[in-house]
Amino acid sequence: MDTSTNKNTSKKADNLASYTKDKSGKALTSRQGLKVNDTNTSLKAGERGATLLEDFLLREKITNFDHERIPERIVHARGSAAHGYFELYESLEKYTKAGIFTDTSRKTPVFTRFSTVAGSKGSPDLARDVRGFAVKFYTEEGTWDLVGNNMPIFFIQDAMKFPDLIHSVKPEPDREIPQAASAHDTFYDFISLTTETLHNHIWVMSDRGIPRSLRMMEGFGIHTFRFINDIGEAHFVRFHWKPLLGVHSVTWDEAVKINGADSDFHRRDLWDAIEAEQFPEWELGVQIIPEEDEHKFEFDLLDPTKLIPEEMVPVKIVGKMTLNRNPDNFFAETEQVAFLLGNIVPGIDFTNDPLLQGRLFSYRDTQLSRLGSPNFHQIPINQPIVDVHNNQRDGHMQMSIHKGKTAYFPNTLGGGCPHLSKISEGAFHSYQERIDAKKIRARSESFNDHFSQPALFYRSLEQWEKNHVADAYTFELGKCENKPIKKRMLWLINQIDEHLAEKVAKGLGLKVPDAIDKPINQAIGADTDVEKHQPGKKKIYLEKSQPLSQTHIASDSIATRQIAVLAADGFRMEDFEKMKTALEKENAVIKMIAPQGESISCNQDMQHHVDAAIMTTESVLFDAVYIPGGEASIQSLCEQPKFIKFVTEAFKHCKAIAVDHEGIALIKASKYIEYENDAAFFIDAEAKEFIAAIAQHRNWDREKVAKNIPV
Ligand code: HDE
Repeated sequence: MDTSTNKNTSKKADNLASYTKDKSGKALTSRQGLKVNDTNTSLKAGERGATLLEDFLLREKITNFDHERIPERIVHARGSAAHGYFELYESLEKYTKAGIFTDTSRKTPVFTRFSTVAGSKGSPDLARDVRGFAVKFYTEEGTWDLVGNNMPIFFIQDAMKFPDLIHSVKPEPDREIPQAASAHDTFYDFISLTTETLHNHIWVMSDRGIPRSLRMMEGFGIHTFRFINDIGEAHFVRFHWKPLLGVHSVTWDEAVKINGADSDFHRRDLWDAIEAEQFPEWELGVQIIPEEDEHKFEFDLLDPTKLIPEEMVPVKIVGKMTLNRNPDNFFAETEQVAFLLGNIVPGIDFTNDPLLQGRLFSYRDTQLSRLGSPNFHQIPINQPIVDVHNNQRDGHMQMSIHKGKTAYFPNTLGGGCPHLSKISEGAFHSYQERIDAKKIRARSESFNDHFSQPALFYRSLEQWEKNHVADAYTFELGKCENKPIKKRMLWLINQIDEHLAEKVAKGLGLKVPDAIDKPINQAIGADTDVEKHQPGKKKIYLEKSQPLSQTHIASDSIATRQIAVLAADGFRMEDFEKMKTALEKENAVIKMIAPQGESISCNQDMQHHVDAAIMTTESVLFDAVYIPGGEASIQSLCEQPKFIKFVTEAFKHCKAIAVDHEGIALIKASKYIEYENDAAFFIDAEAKEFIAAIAQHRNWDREKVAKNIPV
C-alpha cells in the first residue's frame, strides 16, 4: 500500500472535517452518532477504483436524500408561514366558553401558513388565485385550527364538488399546462356550468386575487361556526382577520412581471418584514348571530358562497394576532404543518354547512397520505402544548414510548387511566342540535341564489377596481380556446352586471348572447330536478357594502414599504439625507439602486452601499421611487435605458414618485410620463406629501393616462 498517498488523503480529510462543524461547535456524525472524518468522498478500491458496497456512510447519506421529498399538498402546495401569538382584547364569555376567547391574560402561540391554491410547490407567488390563510392556535385546552382564505366565500356549496373544481383549475391533464393559472378551458368549462362558483370567481377576478403582500390581505373562516357558552347556549359566528397595514394589491401587469423578477416575492416579503422586526399584525373580528335569527337573511347562513354584509351584522373586533418569528426550518415546520378542521376546542363547534362537513373528513385523510403516518400529530409543529394521554398506539414512526400494560378502556390494571372528564372539567361535548330529517342526497333550495352577491360585490367596488375586474375577465376568457364556453361565461357575467358583460364581450370580440341553452346549471346531479335548481334572477337587498372595496380598508402606515432610490456617483447628499430620515422615521425601507453594484459616492465624497445594480432589479419590486438631485448622478442615470424603463413603469403602475433638483431630468427622459397635475408626483416637495401618497398605495386616477403607456 502506498502510505504517503494514504497520509495525504487523511490529512485532506481532517482539513475538510473542520468545515463540517456547525456554529455550535458540534462534530458531524452519522445517524447513529458516529463521528465522521470525510463526508465528501466515497470508499473506493484505490483512488481511481470502484466504489465499495461496504460504504455504509455513502448509503446512509444517499438513501436519506432519495427520500427527502414528500407529496406536496393537493391544493395550497405553495405556502409560507410564521410563528406568533394571539391576544384577546375583551372576554366573549357571553357567547363562548373557549379559553382563548375568555381569558384576556393569555398570549396564545400560533403558527400561520399562507398559500396559493392551484399552483405546485415551486410556482410563482403572484398567480391570480385565492390565498389560504390557516392559523393553528396552540391553546391551553388543545389545538384549534382556523383554516380560512383571503376571500369571505368559497366556490362551491357541497364538498362533493371539490375534486371537480380542483381538477378543472389544475393544469390540463394531457399537457400539464398551464401551471398556477385559471385562464384555460377546463376551468371555465366547469365555472360556466356551475353557477354557485360565480361569487368566489368575481373576487378572484378583482384585485384581491393578486395581493401586494401576504401581510396586506384579510382572512376569513368562511363557514358559519358556532360559539357555545358556559350554560350551553349557542350563537352562530363567522371569523374575520383584518390586517393593520390595510388591504392592498398590485396590478395584473405588475403581477406578471413580479413572477419573472422575483417569483418568491410574497415569501421574501413576509420573511424580511419579520427579520426587520416589523411584525405583521391582524385583528380578529367576529360576526355573531343569535340562533333565532338563523332564517332572517335573504341567503342561507349555511351556504359558504354567501358573505354576511357588515352592514347587516357588524364585525366586532376581539383580539390581535402578531407574527414575530420566522420558522427555523421550512420543511420541518411550513411543509409538515398539518391543519385539521377537526382540531376544535370546547366553546367552538361546527354547523351543518355541507362544505364544512366534508372538510372535516378530507383534512385528516390527506395528512395521512402526505405525511405517511397516523402519528403526524407527533411532529413538533403539530404537537399541542397540552399533554396527550390516550390508548392509541403504534403505527409508522411512533415517537412516544408508551409505558405499562394497558392500552384499553375501561381498565382496572391501569388504575382506570387515562380517565374520562366531565363537561364541567373541560371535556369537549358536541352541541346538541336537534335533528329530524329524511336521509336525502339533495341541496336546499335556499342555496339557489347565485347572482345577487357577485352583483353586490361588483356594485361595491370603486371605478378603478371595476376596470380591473373587466380586464381580468377579458384576459382569462381571452386565453380560453373554446367559443361556446366563452359565450356561456358572457351570458353569466351579464346576469351579474350588463356593463361589465358588454366590456368583456368587446375585448373578446364577441356579443353577449341574449339567451343560452337551458339548463345552464348542471352541477346539481342527475337525479335531482335540474330545472328547479336554476339560479334565480339577481336580487338587490343592499345597494353597496363598503368593506368590499379596498378603497375603504386602506391604512395610513407606510411601514415596510419598499422605496427605490435611484442614484449614481455625485448624487446630492442633502436631498437624500432629508428624504431618507423622513421615510425611515415611518419605518419605510430604503433601497439604493445604482448603475453598478457595491457602492457609490455622493457629492460630499461619502461612500454609500448599493442594494441592487439596475441590471439585477425591476421597478415592480418597489412601492415608490425617489430620485435625489446631483448633475453627475442624473447624467449617469439618463445614459442607462433601464433607469428610464424603471421610472416609466413605476409611473404606469400609479406609484408615488418624488424628485429633487436635477432629478426631474430622468423623468423628462421618458417620453411617456405626464406628471403635471398628478397627485402622486412631487418635485422638490416636502417629504410628508410623498409619504401621504405612498400610504394611499396608488394614485389610481392616473390609470386614465397611464394605461396607454406601452411598457
Ligand atoms: Fe381546503 N384542503 N378543502 N379549503 N384548504 C386542503 O388539506 C378541501 C376549503 C384551505 O396551509 C387540503 O392539508 C376540501 C375551503 C387552506 O396547510 C385538503 C374542501 C377553505 C388549506 C383540502 C376544501 C379551504 C387547505 C390539501 C371542500 C377556506 C391549506 C392539503 C369541502 C375556508 C392549509 C391539506 C395549509 C388545504 C380539502 C375547501 C382552505 C385536500 C375537500 C372552503 C387554507 O385536505
